[in-house]
Amino acid sequence: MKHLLVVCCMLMVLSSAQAKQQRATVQEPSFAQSPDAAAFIGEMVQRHQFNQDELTRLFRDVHLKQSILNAMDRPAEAKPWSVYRPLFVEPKRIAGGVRFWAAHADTLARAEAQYGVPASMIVAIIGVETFYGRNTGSYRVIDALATLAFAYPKRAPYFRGELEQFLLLSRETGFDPLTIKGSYAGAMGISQFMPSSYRQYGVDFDGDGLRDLWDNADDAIGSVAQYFQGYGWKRGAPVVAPVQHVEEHAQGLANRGWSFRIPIKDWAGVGVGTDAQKTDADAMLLELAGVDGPEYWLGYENFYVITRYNHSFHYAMAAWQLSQALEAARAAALTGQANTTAHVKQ
Ligand SMILES: [Ca+2]
Repeated sequence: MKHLLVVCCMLMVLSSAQAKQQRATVQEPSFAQSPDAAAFIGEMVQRHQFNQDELTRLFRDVHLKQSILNAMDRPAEAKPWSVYRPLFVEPKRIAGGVRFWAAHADTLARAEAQYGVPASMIVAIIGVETFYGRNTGSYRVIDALATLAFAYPKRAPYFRGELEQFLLLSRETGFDPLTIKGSYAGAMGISQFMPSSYRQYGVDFDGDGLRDLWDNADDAIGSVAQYFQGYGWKRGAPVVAPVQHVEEHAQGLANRGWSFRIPIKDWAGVGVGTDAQKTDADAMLLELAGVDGPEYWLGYENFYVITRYNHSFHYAMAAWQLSQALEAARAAALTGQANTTAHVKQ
């Protein structure tokens, strides 16, 4: 009886292991046999003189990840503003940001001076993206990009382009493309740059000869600042203005995107009241689902620039508000420090 039990248990363990293996094979096939991958490899050979056999071998180890396809269809940004905001504008992320700012104050000041992007904005982006470098993603970037390039038709051309950029980046920097980790969408490192952004806006900001956005906070800081500058961030210009009231007929003008913008001085004429200075600066109307109902804001061009990092208005507003919370918290911390020093001196 005892033996029978052991045999039964062994069989169960075996069949469960087999089932697991089968599931893995069924759910995560490699791209070795994929005609799309083969066509892509052909393009890489023709366009960029990659070695066909090497790329074919590489793609035998690249896998379709169902979990990535699932994640694409439920992004955090789809949550209502009232739920999304407290995920990012919250005490732990503010405290972490104050520490990150203090640890990299000189680099941040240098980036602000050179690119015109406030230190608080750079810290906030890194805070929202990876909690200051702590969560940089656990998917293999090549699995993510190939899965989205070859099995996510909605955005296949974009991700195919990023896969191309990733292989070029691997060749330029000499890293093994199979070892690089990132988000489920293939964003990499402390600043979560897509490969094309890495190649275009990555900066060696500490001058050690490498553009390292994985382990080097200085490089990440410079790169975020250059990215913002590249997309048109205007030094010292406003980002958002609160709206005091919106007439009912004007509500439909919200959330139409940056192409639907008018000078801030003209918004009053269409029923949108703001205390902001009446200038010629363009702004778009934003509506967010706040805790107490709809919230309205006017977003200037600098707000639009934040959406170049992530197209969601929720993302951009959370990053902006985190930057403001960080400025206040850092000022309070510095005042506290000054008081403590004064106290010690006495
Ligand atoms: Ca560097």
